[in-house]
Amino acid sequence: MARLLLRDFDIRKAYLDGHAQAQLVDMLRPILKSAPLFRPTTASGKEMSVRMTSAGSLGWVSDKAGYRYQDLHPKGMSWPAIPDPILDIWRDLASSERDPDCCLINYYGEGTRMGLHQDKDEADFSWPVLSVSLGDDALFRIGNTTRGGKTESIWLNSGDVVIMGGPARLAYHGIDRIRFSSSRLLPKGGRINLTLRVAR
Ligand code: MD6
Ligand code: FE
Repeated sequence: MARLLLRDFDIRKAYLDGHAQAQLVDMLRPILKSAPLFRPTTASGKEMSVRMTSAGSLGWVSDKAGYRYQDLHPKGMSWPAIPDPILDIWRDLASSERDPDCCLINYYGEGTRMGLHQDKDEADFSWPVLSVSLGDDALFRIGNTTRGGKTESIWLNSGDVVIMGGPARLAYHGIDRIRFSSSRLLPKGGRINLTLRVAR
């Protein structure tokens, strides 16, 4: 496992081996059954290209009313619990003091992207956000804590974990594109990104 620092983003290449990646995908199947992926709209009314759902006591949602964490899926059901093997990644790399209350699950199909954004809907920015990449390669772009300026990009591969804490916590970041079908982890291709957060 190689460790890389890019603008204070702490990147653990190949943190999960192939077996651990496949195990996580298996644990996500029942979650996606009970809390189906939905396509959020931004506050300005545009549909996002990624589809999302959550696990944990809180889930992140977005619609015309804005971005927020809430305790129910848009269809009204509770969010499923975060599986232990996912919590173990957080406990190992982020904190053994407190577990995250949200695991946001993003699915990137062919041609999807995620514009540059800050993660700032959480109550306390002293907690890091931790992200896990599964499936197809993704070009991750890192910017600054304000809009604009120079950016740097790095390819994230299946099994990589990124910890965004400290000075990086409020940095702009996004996914320019994925290399569809570059991985065989997900039978139908695409990429799953898990982000673990302390929301409240
Ligand atoms: C992604 N990730 O990797 C998008 N956010 O698909 C994020 O937006 C992200 O990787 C907060 C912290 C780490 C991340
Ligand atoms: Fe983010």
